Amino acid sequence: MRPARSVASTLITVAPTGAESAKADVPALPTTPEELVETAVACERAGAALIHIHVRDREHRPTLDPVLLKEAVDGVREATDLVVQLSTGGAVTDPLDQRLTVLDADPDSCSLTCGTTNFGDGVFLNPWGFMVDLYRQAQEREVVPEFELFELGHVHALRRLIDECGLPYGGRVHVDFVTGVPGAMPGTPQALLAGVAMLPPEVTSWSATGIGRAHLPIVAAALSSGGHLRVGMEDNLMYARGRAVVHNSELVARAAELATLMQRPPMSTTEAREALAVKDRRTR
Ligand code: KMH
Ligand code: ZN
Repeated sequence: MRPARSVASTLITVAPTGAESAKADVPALPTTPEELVETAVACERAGAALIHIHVRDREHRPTLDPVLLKEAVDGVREATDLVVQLSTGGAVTDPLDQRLTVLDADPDSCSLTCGTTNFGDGVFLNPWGFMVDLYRQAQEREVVPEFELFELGHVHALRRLIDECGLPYGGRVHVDFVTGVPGAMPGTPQALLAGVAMLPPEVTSWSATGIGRAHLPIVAAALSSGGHLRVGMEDNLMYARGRAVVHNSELVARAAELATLMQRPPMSTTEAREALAVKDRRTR
């Protein structure tokens, strides 16, 4: 990793929906195609440069339906310049073979979790063979993976993946620490910085998110340590104590403000595309 002082701006990723919260419980969650596109536009305006997408069906349930995935990718791509990243993690109940088909929707980027992890009461399965298959398919299709690290052991698995499969399409290695999932790496600056210290030298950028109440401490720790930020209702439904998030864009706007105060203003979408070396699939 390059030293923290060389990081002049902040990549802000928004993860607006996730697979865990129910629309009935959280009406502000963007679950329809129209809500997703509206959210993407508002979050780009607020300072986001990358969107991490989980798709819902017409009943607001998590889905990997290829038609709905393609509709989401095309809709966001037509309306914004955001880097479009599809989740390959889906929901903990999604079968591995179906999770591989996400790449058929031709995203700019895809998540790639570097190992199995506890996930609340469930288990988020990412066996080695699945990781290798997903990585090789992403390389072939020129899709840039974002390596999701829920555990310190995942950092070591990333080392093994790069050794066995080489660098991603574009040659940049961007990772995201997902901290504070119950049963996985805690959402503390100490755990985050232990992970950062273990990153292989091939890593060119890292971001972090803290689930729930870990959100703000992890934002502060990442900003002060040269990291980038992921925010959004996939990870955090509360804006402040006793005050729910009403729109993803307010989480992005607060992250942008904090980043600017820290003299590391939000990256533009153009800068993010260069930093991650994504292939330009825009048609407009
Ligand atoms: N929903 C979680 C089981 C990813 O998007 O790749 C997995 C997840 C990670 O959210
Ligand atoms: Zn996700």
